[in-house]
Amino acid sequence: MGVLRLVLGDQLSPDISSLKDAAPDDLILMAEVAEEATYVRHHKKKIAFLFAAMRHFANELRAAGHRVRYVRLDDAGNAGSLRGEVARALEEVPGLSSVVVTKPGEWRLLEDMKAWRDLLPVPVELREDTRFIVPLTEFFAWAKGRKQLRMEFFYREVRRKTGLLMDGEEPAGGQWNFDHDNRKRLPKSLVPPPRFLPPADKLTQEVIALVAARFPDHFGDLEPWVFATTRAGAEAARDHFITEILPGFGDWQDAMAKGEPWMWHSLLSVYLNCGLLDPLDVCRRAEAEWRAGRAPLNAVEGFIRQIIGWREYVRGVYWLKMPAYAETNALEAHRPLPDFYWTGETGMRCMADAIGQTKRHAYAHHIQRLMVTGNFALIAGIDPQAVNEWYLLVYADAYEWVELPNTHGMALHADGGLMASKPYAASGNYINKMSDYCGSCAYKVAEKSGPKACPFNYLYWDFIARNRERLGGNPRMALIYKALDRLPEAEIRAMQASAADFLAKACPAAD
Ligand code: FAD
Ligand code: DLZ
Ligand code: SF4
Repeated sequence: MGVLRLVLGDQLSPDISSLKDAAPDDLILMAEVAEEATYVRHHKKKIAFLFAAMRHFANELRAAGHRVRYVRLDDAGNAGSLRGEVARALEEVPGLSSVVVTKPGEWRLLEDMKAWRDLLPVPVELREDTRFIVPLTEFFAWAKGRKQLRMEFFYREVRRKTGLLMDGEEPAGGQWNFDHDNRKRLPKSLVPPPRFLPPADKLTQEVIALVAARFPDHFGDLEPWVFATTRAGAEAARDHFITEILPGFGDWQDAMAKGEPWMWHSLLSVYLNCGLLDPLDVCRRAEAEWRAGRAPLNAVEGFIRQIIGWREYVRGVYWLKMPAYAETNALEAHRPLPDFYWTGETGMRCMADAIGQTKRHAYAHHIQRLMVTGNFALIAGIDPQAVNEWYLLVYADAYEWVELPNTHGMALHADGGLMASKPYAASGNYINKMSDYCGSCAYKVAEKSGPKACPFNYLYWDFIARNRERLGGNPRMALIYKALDRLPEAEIRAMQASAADFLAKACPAAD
C-alpha cells in the first residue's frame, strides 16, 4: 500500500517534510485548483509564476524517480479544490492507504485540512513545515509572558542559534544591528544596477496563456515577465544578487527612486516563500561574501536580519495570534480602499509609482509597501481587512503567514502595538527625504493644506490629531503630540478640512 503525498504550490522543496520518507509505491499529488487561485483574486503574474514553478517542480520530482500525479487547471475532471483533488486521487488510484501533507502557510487551509480527517476515507497526517529556522514551539516559548514582541530581541536569539555573523559569543563587528548606516538617500548620479530578470521559458509561456484566458479580470499584468520558475533559475537569481547587488543592499535599503522598482533589493522573497530557495542557505552565502571581504557588514547584516529576523518573526506572530489577529483593528479604521489602489491613477507620484509597478511586476520593495502604500492606508484610516486583502493578492510573494503581520502589525498598527512600538506614520517630508518622487508630483510637498498640498502632510496630522486618545499615552509618540500642540489651531483646522475633503472624494466612509 502506498501513501498519497500532497505538495502545495508554495511547498516546492525536495526536502519538504511530506516527502522525507517517500517510497516507490507512493504517489505525489500536485494540483492547480480554482479555489486557491480565487479565494482572493490573485495578481495574474502570481498565479502564472506559481503554476509554472509547480509544473517545473513536478518534472524535477519525476526526474528524481518519484511517481507524480499532476493536475492542470484545465484538465477534464479537475475538482476545483485541494480537498476535491485529494478525494479524486484516492478514488481513482488503487492502493493508497493514507494522506501525508506538510502544514500549509495559511490558517484557512490548515482548518480545512484538519476537517479532511473526518471527510476522507483514509488517515490524514499533517506534518510540521520544517523549512523555517525557528520551529514554532521555540517561537511560542520565546514569546511566552512577553507583553510586546520586539523583533530585535528575537533576532539576537536566532543569530546565537545559527551562529550567523557571530564571533564566538559576540556579534560580528561588535554590533547586532547596523541599521543607522542603511538610511541613505540615493544620489542623483547613482543608477541602480541591472537585474537578473529571466524571460519566460516555453512551459512558462504556456502557463501565461492559460492564466490570461482563465483569469482575465484579475489584477495585474502578465508582461513583462520577470521571474525564474525553476530551481536552477531561482539559484541563478540568488547568485546574481549575492555577487552583484548585495554590497549596495545596506546603503540604499530605505531609498526609493522614480521608475526604479528594484533598487538594491534581492527580489528573492518570491522564491524563498514557495520553497525554491532555502533561507538559511541564502544567509550563509551572504555571510561568506562578508567574510571574503566582498560585501560590507552593514549590507550583509541588514540582509540577514530581514530573513532570520523579520521573516521568521512574522511567521511566529502569525501562528501565535491567529485567528484573532486577522480581526484586529485597534485604530478603528473603517474607510474603504480607494480605487487608485487598483488603477494606480492618482496625482500622488509616490503612490502612482508604487502601485504602477505592483500592477506590472507583482513586486514592490519594502519601503514602498511600508512607507508609501502602507503609510497612506494607515493615515487615511482604511479598513485593515480591505488593506490585508489588497496586499495578499497583489504581490507574487504573498501568503498570509507573512503578509498579514506585516500589514496589520507593521503597516497599520491594527494589532495595537504588539509588533511595532509606534505606528509607522509619516508625512510627505519622509518620502521627500528618501526619494526623488516629490519633484515630479502633482502636489507640493512643502504645503500642508489646500488643493495643491501633499496629501501625506494633512492626512498625517489629521491621523495624529484624531488618534490622540489611542496613541497620546505612548511615550514614543510624546514628541509628536508636543509638535501637534505647538501648531496654531487655525493650521490644524485647515489640515483637517483638507483631509476631510480629500477622503470624501477618494474613499468616502460608508454610512
Ligand atoms: P529584500 O529587501 O531583498 O529582503 C530580503 C528578504 O528578507 C526578503 O526576500 C524577505 O524574505 C525577507 N524580508 C524582508 N522584510 C521582511 C518582512 N518585513 N517580513 C518578512 N520577511 C521579510 N514579504 C513577503 O515575503 N510576503 C508578503 O506578502 C509581504 N507583505 C508585506 C506587506 C506589507 C504591508 C509590508 C510592509 C511588508 C510586506 N512584506 C512581505 C515584507 C517585505 O516588504 C518583502 O519581504 C520584500 O519587499 C520582498 O522583496 P525582496 O525579496 O526584494 O526583499
Ligand atoms: C497561491 C496558490 C495558487 C494561486 N494556486 C495554487 C494551486 O492551484 N494549488 C496549490 O497547491 N497551491 C496554490 N497556491 C498556494 C496555496 O494558496 C498555499 O499553499 C496556501 O495559501 C498556504 O500557504
Ligand atoms: Fe508623495 Fe506628497 Fe511627494 Fe507627491 S508630494 S510624491 S504625494 S510625498
